[in-house]
Amino acid sequence: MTAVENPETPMGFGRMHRKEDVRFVRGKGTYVDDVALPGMLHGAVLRSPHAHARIVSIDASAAEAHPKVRAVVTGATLESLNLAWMPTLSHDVQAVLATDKVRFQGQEVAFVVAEDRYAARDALELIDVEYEPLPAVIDAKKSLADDAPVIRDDIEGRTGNHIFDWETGDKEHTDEVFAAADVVAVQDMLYPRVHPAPLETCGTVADMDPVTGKLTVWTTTQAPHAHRTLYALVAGIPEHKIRVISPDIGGGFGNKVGIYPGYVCAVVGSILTGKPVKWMEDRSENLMSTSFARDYHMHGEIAATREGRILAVRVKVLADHGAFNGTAQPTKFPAGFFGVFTGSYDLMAAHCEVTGVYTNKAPGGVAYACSFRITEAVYLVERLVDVLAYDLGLDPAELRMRNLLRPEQFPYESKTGWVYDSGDYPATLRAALDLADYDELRAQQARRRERGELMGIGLSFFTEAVGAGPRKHMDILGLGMADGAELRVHPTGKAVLRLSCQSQGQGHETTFAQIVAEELGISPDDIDVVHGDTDQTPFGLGTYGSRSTPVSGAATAVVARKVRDRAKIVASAMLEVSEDDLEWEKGRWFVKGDRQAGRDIQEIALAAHSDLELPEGVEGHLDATCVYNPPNLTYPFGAYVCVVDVDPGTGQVTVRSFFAVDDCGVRINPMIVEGQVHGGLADGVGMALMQVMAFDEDGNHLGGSFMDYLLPTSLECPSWRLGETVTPSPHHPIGAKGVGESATVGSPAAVVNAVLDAVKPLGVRHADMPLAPAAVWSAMRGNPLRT
Ligand code: PCD
Repeated sequence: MTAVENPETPMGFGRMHRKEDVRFVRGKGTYVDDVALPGMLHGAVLRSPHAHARIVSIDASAAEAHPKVRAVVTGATLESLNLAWMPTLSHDVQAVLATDKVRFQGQEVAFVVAEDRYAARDALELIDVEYEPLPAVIDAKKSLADDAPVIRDDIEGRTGNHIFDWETGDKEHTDEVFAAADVVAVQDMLYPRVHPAPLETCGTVADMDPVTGKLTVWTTTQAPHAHRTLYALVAGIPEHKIRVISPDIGGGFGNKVGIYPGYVCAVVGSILTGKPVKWMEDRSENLMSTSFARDYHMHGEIAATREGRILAVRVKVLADHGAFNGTAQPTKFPAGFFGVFTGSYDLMAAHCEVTGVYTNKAPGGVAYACSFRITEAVYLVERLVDVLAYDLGLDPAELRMRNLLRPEQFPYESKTGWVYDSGDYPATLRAALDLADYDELRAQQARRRERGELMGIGLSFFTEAVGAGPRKHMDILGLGMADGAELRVHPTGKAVLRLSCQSQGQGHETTFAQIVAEELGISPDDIDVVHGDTDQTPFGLGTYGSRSTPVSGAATAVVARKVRDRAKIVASAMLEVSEDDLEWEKGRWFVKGDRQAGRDIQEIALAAHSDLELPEGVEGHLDATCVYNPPNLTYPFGAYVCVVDVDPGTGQVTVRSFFAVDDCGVRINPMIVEGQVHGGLADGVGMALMQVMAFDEDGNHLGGSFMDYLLPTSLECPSWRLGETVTPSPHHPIGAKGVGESATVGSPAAVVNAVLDAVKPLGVRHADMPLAPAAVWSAMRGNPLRT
């Protein structure tokens, strides 16, 4: 069916409709909640109403007596299985079901397994939990006070809420540069706690076969192989007896990287009852208890000459990690890739210190559409540059242009040790300014200001570091970050590509087929991409931090080239010439100097399975495998210009237009890349203008539904205007860089800078996100809101 849907299927890179959309637009996708197994039972989680409380007792007898209830699991049940606590992605532990205390509102306390979803939920109300409420720590800034209640008294010897201190850069040199600088601009800013809020919430169907001992888990995960290994390590089930299937996923955005207590409870429920158990959380559960993002309280300083040459950046961050340290990032990087806070500029020095603390909030700290804290880093430096422009009275575009890294500086090692692979930043900024007609916008702004209108133009320039990562630098829980790919070419020349990474909606079934097509000249319509099933795919660490293209994409190109090399041997046998006499053109090997004498890849595939006599030691078939260990990250970048109008009476912001020029190296499918950018720009408008996970003093979550936690819609988004530049990655086999998160990373700063540019005539230098009308209105009156 797909073949006829794509009449103009390119033989490789190029625009092409997404193969997977044939099932999605017809409602034929299979999500975890679509899985229905014979005899399946349903689970529901009882959650804590308190942010911090001691559990005095749990009485589940009434729930157990409910006629449709098959099991009630509590912390005590799990303790007997040694499963009450599970490891987090940051070498901490997290309660699966609370035993001693609850530490955030919405924490998992008990799990009911019943014959249907409704009975399971009804039975939750029959569980009697006696709590002794404790004072809650909600403000990260107060968490380190001597008299702050200790949240993690489960950890022996712990007397406070401090988790870690981490620093990067050269403190001494940075301090020297600051001391000698003409100007220093200082700004405190908050990147508020936000949530990835994928449309599909999280869930699991667990099926432990009591006869074979094989556990099959259908689950909303971005990293099926990593989940399988963790289940094996934690539950002691042999790894080959676990199959993790991540079917169609309705958006991940980092929310589906980790393992949630509900997943573990579904597995335990299946083991206890001998039946498959489904658990699907609802929207409020997703917003209140699953991985949040950001929550960085940042103090930034930027040093420069009077003429606007940026010299150094110095930062202090207080990172609110919630009740369990569950942030997701490679082991050596407790603050993720925040080290790229030096941005896209040619600095003399940089230094940063990050302190992580516990609070009575949900754990997580995922890189929501962000390669491990790069969103925070980009926001910080791009706000600082604008604050500096404000102080110096310089145009923010001009100030950036003067300080961007120059093309001849690549590969460029930043002052915090990151090696940016390639870029032509001035060209990209110039392209964005041209696309936006920047000078004309400024002229228009001047005219409007005379009329009392508040029009703002905001810029951002970002560099990301995506594609984690080289094994020598990066692992998660001891697992290296290489990815596998396997390519089989059937006798008729149709192919199957098996990948360790996982698609959550970004179109891998199309783009990865396009990579093989580009390398082998087999149509993408003739290539199936298999992913999301540990029994069918090679090991790899999954999809996040825009790593699929940089790592699995490279693995795919390499494995296709291996197939091409095998095809060459077979072709030389077919054509009875030496391999050295053969030349490749997309789809066929031919004899040098004689284009007619050649064999196409389909003919070669058939011959590889035939009785053709092959040279000594050649096994036949074209199939190949590859494990790709990336030599470096890839560094996509971009320049964004946002135009807003602020209502002088209400502070309401309207995003009038948005111009985005992205450079992600070679584009596999420009249509998909543009879709990725559109999504990320909408994310940016959401975070900049309307989103925050707010709590009251007692730790009550104030954003547990989409009535309170707002998602941007087409009404809040302009019609995006996109441009592109292409600077290939020198170390990636096809020159591609990741792009899935670029726009989420780059856009919030552009929107915020635009709003602050609009209210600049009123003397406003900074205001914190989200710039909802009340925040803008207060800032306009000289009393910025403090979150
Ligand atoms: N591409 C192309 N070209 C280039 C690059 C790229 O074409 N140069 C494409 C590919 O192939 C794919 C896409 O595009 O399809 C993307 O990619 P990347 O960048 O590589 O990325 P990935 O890995 O694949 O993915 C991931 C991402 C992330 S990370 C996120 S957040 C988000 C994004 O992705 N998510 C999502 N996007 C998206 N989309 C959708 N639809 N959904 C979702 O969910 Mo994280 O860390 O997780 O937070």
